[in-house]
Amino acid sequence: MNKPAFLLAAAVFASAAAHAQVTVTDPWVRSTVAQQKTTAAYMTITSLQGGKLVDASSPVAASAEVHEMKMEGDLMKMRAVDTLPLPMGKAVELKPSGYHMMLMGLKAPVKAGDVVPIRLVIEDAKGQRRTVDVKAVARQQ
Ligand SMILES: [Cu+2]
Repeated sequence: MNKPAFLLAAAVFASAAAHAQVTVTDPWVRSTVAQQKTTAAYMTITSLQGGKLVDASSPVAASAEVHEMKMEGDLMKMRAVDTLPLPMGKAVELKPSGYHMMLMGLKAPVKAGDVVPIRLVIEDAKGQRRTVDVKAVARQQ
């Protein structure tokens, strides 16, 4: 009896470990006013194995891009980055004034309290891609 029970436990552990490779905490989206076509999403992403965020999408927007804020002289500018590096075990923050995710081509205004689904595509060090689904709550900040 012991051996099958042990094997089952090992299998459960392996699948739990695979899912825990990437954790996303405190995802939120800035709520919008009428006619506004873009907004930003913020979250903290930690990859235990290391990897990179290579793509993102949301049903509320035509596209999602990761942007970086940078000082150029006296001006804060933002530009799109193709991938966002996720160093092993390090919490990478998408936040106002840093890296952030732009949701562009909004199909409707995002109201405070709305739950916005966002799908992240994360590539690990071996080049394997997996999707991580996030539910970001809209806040007025
Ligand atoms: Cu931006």
